[in-house]
Amino acid sequence: MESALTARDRVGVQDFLLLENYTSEAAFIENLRRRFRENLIYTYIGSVLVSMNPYKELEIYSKPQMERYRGVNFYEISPHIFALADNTYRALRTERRDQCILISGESGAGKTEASKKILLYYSATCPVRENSASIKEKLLQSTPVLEAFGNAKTLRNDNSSRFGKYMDIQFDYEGAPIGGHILNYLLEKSRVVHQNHGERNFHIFYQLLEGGEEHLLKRLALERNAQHYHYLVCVHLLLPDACTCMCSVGNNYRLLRIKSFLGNCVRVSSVNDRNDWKVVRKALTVVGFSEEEITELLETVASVLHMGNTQFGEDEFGETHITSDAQLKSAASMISPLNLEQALAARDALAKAVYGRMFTWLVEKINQSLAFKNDMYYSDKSASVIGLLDIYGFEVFQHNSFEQFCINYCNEKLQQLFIELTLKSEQEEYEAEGIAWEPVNYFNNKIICDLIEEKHKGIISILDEECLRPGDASDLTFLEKMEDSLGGHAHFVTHKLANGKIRKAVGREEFRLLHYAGEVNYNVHGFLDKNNDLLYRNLKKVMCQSSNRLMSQCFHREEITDQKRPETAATQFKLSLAKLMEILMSKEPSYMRCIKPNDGKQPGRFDEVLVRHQVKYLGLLESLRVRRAGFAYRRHYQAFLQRYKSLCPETWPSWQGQLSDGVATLVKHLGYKPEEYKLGRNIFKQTVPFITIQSWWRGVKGRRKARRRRQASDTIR
Ligand code: AD9
Ligand code: MG
Repeated sequence: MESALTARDRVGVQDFLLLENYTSEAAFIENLRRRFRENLIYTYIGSVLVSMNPYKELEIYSKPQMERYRGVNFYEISPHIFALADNTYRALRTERRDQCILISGESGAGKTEASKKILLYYSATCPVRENSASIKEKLLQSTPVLEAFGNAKTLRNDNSSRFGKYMDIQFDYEGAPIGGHILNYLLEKSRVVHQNHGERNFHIFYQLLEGGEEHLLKRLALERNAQHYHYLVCVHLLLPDACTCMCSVGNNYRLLRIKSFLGNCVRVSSVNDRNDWKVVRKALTVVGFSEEEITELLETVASVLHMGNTQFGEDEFGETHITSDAQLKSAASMISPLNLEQALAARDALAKAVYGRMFTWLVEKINQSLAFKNDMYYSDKSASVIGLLDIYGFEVFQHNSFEQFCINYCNEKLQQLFIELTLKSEQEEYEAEGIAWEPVNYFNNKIICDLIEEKHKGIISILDEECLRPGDASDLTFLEKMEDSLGGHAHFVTHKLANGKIRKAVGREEFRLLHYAGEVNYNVHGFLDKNNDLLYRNLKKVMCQSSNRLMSQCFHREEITDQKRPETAATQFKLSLAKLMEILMSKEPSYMRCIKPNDGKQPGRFDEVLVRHQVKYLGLLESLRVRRAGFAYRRHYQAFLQRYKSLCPETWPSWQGQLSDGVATLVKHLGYKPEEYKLGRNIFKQTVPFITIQSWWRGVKGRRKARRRRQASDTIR
C-alpha cells in the first residue's frame, strides 16, 4: 500500500477525475508537473485526453505499444494517444456512428504531431482490404506532402501549420480504411512574399534548393543558394532611400530593389531540408502524382522564386518596367502602367495567388487519389468516417496581422464548439433528464465569436464594408469604423480611452481583442488588401494561357469574364468555418487538448506560468468539475442492454419488459449501489469511475468479462 502511495505521489494520477482536491488549480498543475517529469505526457479528464509536448522523442509510439492499446478499454491501461484513437475506432465499429477527433492547443503544443500519431495507429492496426492496401500508405504519405507546402518555421514552432486541415478517414464495414478526404482552410499566403524576422517561407522552397538534384535545379534555372532569392530572405522593407542598387540600365530606368536583410534563418537546426526533400519527393509519387504533374508542380514552385527576383525600374514618366530577365516579362508587358509600389504589389499578389492556387490544386489531387472507389461490393453509404481536425493553433507575435486575426478567430470557433458540446450541453442534458445537478461556471467565448462574425455588426462585416466602399476607404478608416461601432465592447479595445486619454499599450494603428486565450494587438496595416485579395485581370489572363498545365487548371477563363465580385477572404473563411462546425457537430466528438510546457522548445522545462495560463483558457478545470459533478458513462437504454445483457441471467438472451426495468435489473445484478448510477428520463447513466477506486475496477472487470462473453457469443453466431 505504501509503495503504491509513493508511486502515486511520484507520477501523479492518470485521470484528473481521481484527484482528491479536484477544484484546486495548484493540484491540477502539480499533477501535470509530476507526470511531465516522469515523461508521462498523457493524462485524462474522463474521456478528454490532455497532452504535454515533451519536445523530445519518447519510446512510446512503437508497434508493440500500438498492439498494447488495441481493443483495450480506455481506463484499463495508461493514458495514450493510441487509446484515444482506438476508443474512437471501436466506437465507430460498435455504434456505427461517424466520429471526429478534435485536437486543440496553441501553436507548438503538439497538435500536428498528435494527428500524425493517430494516422500511424490506424494504418498499423486496422485491417486492410485486398484492393485498398495502398490507401493506408497514401493517407500516411499525404502528410509530408502537405507539410512541405503548407508548413513553415515561425517563432513559435519550427514546423508550424500555416493552413487548417480537416481529414476524413473512411472505413468499410469491416473497419478497413478505404478512402480519405481533406478539407483545407485558409493558407497563410502572405508568407510566400514576406516573413517576420526569424521565420521562414514554406518548407518546400528550402527542400527543393537543398535537396533538388543538380539537373533538376538547372532545368528550373535555380541556384542552390537560398540567399539568392528575395522571397527566402527574411525581412522585406521597401526603402527607396536605401536602394541596394541605383543605376541606369539602357534607358532612363532607375533600378530599385527591395532592401532585404540577408542571412536570416534559412537553416533551422531541427529541420533537415535535404532529407525532407527525399521524403517529400517519394511521398508525391506514393500519393499518386505522375512525373509530369510533379514537374509542373516544381516548375510552379520555381516560378514563384523567380517572380520574387523580378526587378522593376521606373522611367521618367514614373511608369514601371521589368528590367530583369524574369519569366514574368511577357506577363508584365500586359499590365497597365503602374508606379513602382503598385508594380511590386502586383508581383507579390501574383506570387501569392500562384502559390495559393497551387496548394489548392495539390489538395484536390490528393483527394482524387484518396477518393473512395465504389465497387460492386461496397457502396460509399456503407462507409463510416473518423474525422481528424488539426488546425493552426492560437498565436500571438509582437506584430499580428490579418493572418493572426483569422487563425485566432478559428481557435475561438473551436473553443466555442468544445464549450457547446461539453460544458453547456452536458449541463443542459442533466436538466433535460431530470437528474440533480450543481451548475458549474465557465467562460463562454460566444461573445468573442459574435464580436468577430456577427452579421452587419461584427469585425468581418465592417472590414467587408470598407473593402467594398469606393473612395477613401483605407486600413485606418476601417479602424475608425470599428472604434465607432465596437468601442464599448468588453472584448474590443483601441488606443483611445473612454475619458479621452490614450492607452499606451495599444498602438494608433492597432486594435486589441481580448481572446479567450489571451490579449492580442492586431495592426490594421494590410487588412483591406489581404481581405480583398485581388489580382489584376490581365495577370489572370496571362496565367490562363500558361503552358504549364497546372497553372492553366488553377486559373479559369470564367474568372476573367465573370463580373461578380468574389467573396472577401475573411468572409470565405467565415463561411468555411461555419461549414466545418456543421460537419463536426454531425459526428461524435473525442477531444485532445495539447499543452506547451515552455516557449523555448526545450525538453524537460516546465514553465508553470505558461502552463497555468493554458490550463485556464482551455477550461480544463471547468471540464474536470463538470465531469466530477456528473456521470462519466452514458448509454441509451436499448444500446446498453444490447451490449451488456449477457452479464445477467435475467436479461440474457433477451429482455421482454420495459427497457428501463431491464437496465435497472442488470445494474443491480452487477452490484452497483443506487448512488453510483442514475436513470435519466431518456438515457441511462452509469457509475462514474472516481466514486471509489474499487467500484471503478469492478466496472472495468465487468466490461472485460462482457467483452469475453461477447466474443464467445460472436463465435457461436
Ligand atoms: V501549430 O499550431 O501548427 O504552430 P502544433 O501543430 O500544435 O503547432 P506540432 O505538432 O507541430 O505543434 O509540435 C511542435 C513540435 O513539438 C514538433 O515539431 C516536435 O518537435 C515537438 N513535439 C510535439 N509533440 C511531440 C511528441 N508527442 N513527441 C515528441 C513532440 N515531440
Ligand atoms: Mg500544426
